[in-house]
Amino acid sequence: MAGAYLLTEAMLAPMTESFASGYAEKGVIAVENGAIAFAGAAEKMPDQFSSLPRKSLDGRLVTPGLIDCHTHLVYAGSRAKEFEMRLNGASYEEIMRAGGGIFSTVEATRAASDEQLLSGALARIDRMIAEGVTTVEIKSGYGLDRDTELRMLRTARALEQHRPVRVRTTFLGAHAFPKDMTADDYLTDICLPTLEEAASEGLVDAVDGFCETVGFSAAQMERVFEAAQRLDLPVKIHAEQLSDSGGTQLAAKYGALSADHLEYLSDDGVTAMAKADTVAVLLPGAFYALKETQLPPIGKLREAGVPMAVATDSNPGSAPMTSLLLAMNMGANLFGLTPLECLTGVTANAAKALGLNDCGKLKARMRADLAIWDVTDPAELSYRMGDAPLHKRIFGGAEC
Ligand code: DI6
Ligand code: FE
Repeated sequence: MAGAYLLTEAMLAPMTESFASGYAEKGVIAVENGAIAFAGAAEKMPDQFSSLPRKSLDGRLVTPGLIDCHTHLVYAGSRAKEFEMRLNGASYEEIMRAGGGIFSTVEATRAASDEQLLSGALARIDRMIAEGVTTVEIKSGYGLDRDTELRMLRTARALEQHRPVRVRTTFLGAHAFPKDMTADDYLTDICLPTLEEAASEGLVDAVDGFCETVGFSAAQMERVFEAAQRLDLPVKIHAEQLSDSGGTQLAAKYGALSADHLEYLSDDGVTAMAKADTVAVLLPGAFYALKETQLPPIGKLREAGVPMAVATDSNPGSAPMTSLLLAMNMGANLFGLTPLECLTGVTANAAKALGLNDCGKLKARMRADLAIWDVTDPAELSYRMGDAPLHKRIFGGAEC
């Protein structure tokens, strides 16, 4: 399939505003020049497309290509030892305070060559592609020095040259600060100058930070957001993951694209997100891996109309996973999201969390990034465990 063509006999999950009317069966998608020219019921298709070559999908489900809107895919090293420590009762914070956690990955990432960083990331992104992912957000944050932060971002961008996938890069220099510095000195001397340099190299799509007792305070995060604003870059935040540190309200004040994790989000945080139209990115894999018991306030987010996305948080410590489908399953089983909310969370709302308006929905003028599934019921995407019923993936109109 290439050029202009029609996919017919498809069950469509358009994920558009009018989607409430349900999945269109006997749907058709017209693809032209790498974009969707029409998606909808066969009888509504304009005549101009009827002469295009056709391929029947025999009733298969078509969704937008999946979007993993929060990952730390570029890193080196393993944290399996810490997993064993946590199984024996040590907490994530204790391990980090003792110099492990993020710091152990920083050490391994600094020591890795560019080739090693790339090959590790390729292996992980291949598993995502095999599950129908077409866009991945990737954060820096395991360098905490100029060179390694820049190398992480360049490696993330280079993935697009090696695989048919779209990458959005997020600068997460404010992930942790080196043991021999204060947080403020790290921001002044290393993090913020590196952000400026990365932005001038065109390596940054958004700016993120870890607002937490073991990370940066809200006041310190504000310094990062002010710098992002000066560079005209949108912001995101890791907030209220381990405690209520008030990062979400601050991020909302800066019009954040998303606030992520949110287990300890307060009512004021929910209200601030609704007002700013900030997406709640839910990361049930990290919740599961850390054996967290505090649930994010899903009911309140839903009631307030805060858009919810679901992502893997793929990283070597708190979410050693690459399966977005498994994150959907956990979103439903652990967080009480409906299967439709899970699917919206990895398509339309994930695009919104990245500030993208050309993907995540099946409608005219969107990129033709599609996932075709061997399922008869869309809920199967959330219901199956460790199983990827992908039939084919289409990226920019091409099957791959
Ligand atoms: N929260 C997370 O879940 C990841 N980063 C963060 O700020 C975990 C990073 C790690 O443990 O390596
Ligand atoms: Fe994260």
